[in-house]
Amino acid sequence: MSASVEKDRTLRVVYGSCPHDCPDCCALETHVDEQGRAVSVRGRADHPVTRGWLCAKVNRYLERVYHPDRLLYPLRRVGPKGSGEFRRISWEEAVAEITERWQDIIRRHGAECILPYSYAGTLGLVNGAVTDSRFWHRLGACRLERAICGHAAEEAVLLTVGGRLAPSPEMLVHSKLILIWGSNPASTAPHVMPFLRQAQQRGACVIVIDPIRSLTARSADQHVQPHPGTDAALALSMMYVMVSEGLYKPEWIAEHTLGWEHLLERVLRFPPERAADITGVPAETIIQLARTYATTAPAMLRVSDGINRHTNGGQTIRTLACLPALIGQYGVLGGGLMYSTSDWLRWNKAALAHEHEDVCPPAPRTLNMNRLGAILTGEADPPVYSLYVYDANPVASTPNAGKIVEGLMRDDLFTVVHDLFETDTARYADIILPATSQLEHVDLHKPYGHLSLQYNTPAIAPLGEARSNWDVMRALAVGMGFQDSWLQDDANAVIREILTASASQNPALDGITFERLQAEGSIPLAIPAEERIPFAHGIFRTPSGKVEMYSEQAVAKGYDPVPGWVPENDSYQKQKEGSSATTFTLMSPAAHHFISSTFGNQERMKTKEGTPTLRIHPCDAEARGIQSGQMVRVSNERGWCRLVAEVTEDVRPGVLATTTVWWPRFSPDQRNVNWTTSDRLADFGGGSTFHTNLVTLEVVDAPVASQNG
Ligand SMILES: Nc1nc2c(c(=O)[nH]1)N[C@H]1C(S)=C(S)[C@@H](COP(=O)(O)OP(=O)(O)OC[C@H]3O[C@@H](n4cnc5c(=O)[nH]c(N)nc54)[C@H](O)[C@@H]3O)O[C@H]1N2
Ligand SMILES: Nc1nc2c(c(=O)[nH]1)N[C@H]1C(S)=C(S)[C@@H](COP(=O)(O)OP(=O)(O)OC[C@H]3O[C@@H](n4cnc5c(=O)[nH]c(N)nc54)[C@H](O)[C@@H]3O)O[C@H]1N2
Ligand code: SF4
Ligand SMILES: [Mo]
Repeated sequence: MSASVEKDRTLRVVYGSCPHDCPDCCALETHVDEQGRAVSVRGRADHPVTRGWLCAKVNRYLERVYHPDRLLYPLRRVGPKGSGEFRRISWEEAVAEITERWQDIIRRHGAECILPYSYAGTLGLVNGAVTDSRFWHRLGACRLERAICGHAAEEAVLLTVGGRLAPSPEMLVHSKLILIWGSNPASTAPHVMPFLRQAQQRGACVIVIDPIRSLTARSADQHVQPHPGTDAALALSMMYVMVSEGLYKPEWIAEHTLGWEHLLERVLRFPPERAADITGVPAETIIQLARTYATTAPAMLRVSDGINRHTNGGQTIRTLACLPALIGQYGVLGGGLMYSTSDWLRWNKAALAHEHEDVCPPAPRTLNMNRLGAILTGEADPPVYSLYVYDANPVASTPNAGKIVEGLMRDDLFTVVHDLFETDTARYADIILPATSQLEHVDLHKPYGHLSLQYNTPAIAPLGEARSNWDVMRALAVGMGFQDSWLQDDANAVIREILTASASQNPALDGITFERLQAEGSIPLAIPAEERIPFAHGIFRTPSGKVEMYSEQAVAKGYDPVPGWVPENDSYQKQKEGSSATTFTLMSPAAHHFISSTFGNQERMKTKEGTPTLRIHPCDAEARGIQSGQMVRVSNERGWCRLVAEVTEDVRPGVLATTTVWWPRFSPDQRNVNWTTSDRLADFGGGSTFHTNLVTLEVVDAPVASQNG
């Protein structure tokens, strides 16, 4: 805290929680002056993970809150779709128009033709999960499969160990080996890094496995660079070495796993020489990696969602999740699998969603958000006639975005967008609604990267006429004539209801009351120290209570029941087989200064992030006469975009990398990489496949004309 703020007794301190889609879920304190204006936002010093600092993005949160482009009033479109011509209307007019249009659609086509589209603009319980369910269930609206991020990985972890029970990052200091596999915490979960450093100072070795030399890889002890989408082959081959050299624990496997014989059969098909050919990682490196992993305990395997965005992403994560079992590292302090902490506390679903209420129509169809473009342009039958977007910016962040724009241009589609800013998606709206920032509304946050529950007290009054997601749902419920109290309760009442209903099933909530949450802001879950080691008693949450290397649940879902490697649908392997020597795998992982497209319109973040670049290996650049700074164009059957070449050994030959998500508006030709990314679904969970993306590359010197709507 700066001396000036500390001394200023007139400032009010308000506790909150960062709302963004980030595992760190920082505990905030906002300082508010006597005029009710927030003057600073800090990370709480007394929080076990936040430890007094915020990331480069949220450190500047006030630039977001008080941004001159904040939407302050509801708007109605007055020009053609996409023209960005709007005029101010009142909330009453907005709610009346929306509900009238919906009543008409329901009469003519059914409520399943109304599609709410949202993801994780905020991770708050009330403005996220409750908003995503209650009103829409009552309306009978189309369900949305929210699978854009980590669905394949989530399903893989659940099938294998039965629960997303990662250790909290503080536990990393006990690890002697930290294997960071397809995860870039230096950018995407920065509060993990001090614990990683501390572990290194205590002698731990950090190895990063990533096709790209990420920020995390730069400070690792070793960086292994496989071809994207080949990690399961790498892991199977590590297992091959561990088995053939006797560096595994057959007794632990016998006691705590199911189906080892099936997995072993696959393992034996991946000797290092074969895996080297598939992955591009030399056989000696695979052997060394296996030996290091098997003989350095405790060994933590950290994975996150980046690596799951491939057509084989589910099976990749399922294979990785078996690795700790081979050496009995589950249930060990400092060992095991660090994916997500989401399942340490599970909300009572009935209290959260009220889906069981008699007034709710039976569940209608479910559409997958990754296919939004296809849905809006003919795949959905009956068609979607109204789209209500909040907590998401699909024109920027959803795959195959060119198709989405095409769909949004439909005259018979009634689009509403609720956001803090006039995003590229909002440009195509018929009605735009202004949203509150985290400083302006109540919410409760359950992190997916640590073990404290956090209440967010509003620090300032809503700007202009901005309303929270939940308050808009309440207004729309009134507009639709829904009288139900669970659609009218305010955010605090909703939180109380869910806390009370969830307490009996969750010992982790012992002693955590609404009043304490309000007063303290952040409270560690009531999990005793010895229980904080995931699967400490060797009991897993799968049906068998074991690590399921063979899974009946996978069979029931129509998946391969045994982990394994299959080439990606559009893969480097196929590329090698000679379909084309000019195609590349284009990866688009997270940018350091954005969270998906959020923050992408803030001047300082844009400047720090630079320009939308394309990293290319010197061999590939030289062969095409490409130099750093030159404008290049990547394209495939879905679309194209232009990027500025950066020649670097950060990427492997055959692999290109850009970062996401740039606002299309601030990109060349008003289109970003998602004009090329695929809306094909992953093998598990209907997940996204952003990284399974083959493109061709050409140098363009002259500007390319805009083809954006
Ligand atoms: N600064 C910042 N922080 C964020 C976000 C952001 O956009 N920016 N996004 C937030 C969200 S929504 C999420 S889901 C998380 C994501 O958090 P992460 O999963 O850490 O982020 P990503 O950059 O998507 O992917 C991590 C790494 O996986 C690698 N990867 C991709 N495919 C493969 C593969 O086939 N094999 C291997 N070995 N590695 C692969 C990428 O090269 C990348 O370096 O971060 C959250 N935090
Ligand atoms: N090429 C490529 N694309 C990707 C990825 C990738 O790796 N590669 N990563 C993907 C991942 S991991 C994810 S999770 C998705 C995320 O995709 P989206 O969920 O669409 O996330 P954002 O693009 O950040 O859009 C979130 C929007 O919510 C708004 N918002 C924030 N708070 C609120 C609020 O309280 N109320 C309302 N109404 N709006 C609010 C923000 O202003 C922002 O415009 O992007 C994906 N896109
Ligand atoms: S985005 Fe992540 S690191 Fe940054 S303040 Fe929020 S929770 Fe913390
Ligand atoms: Mo995500």
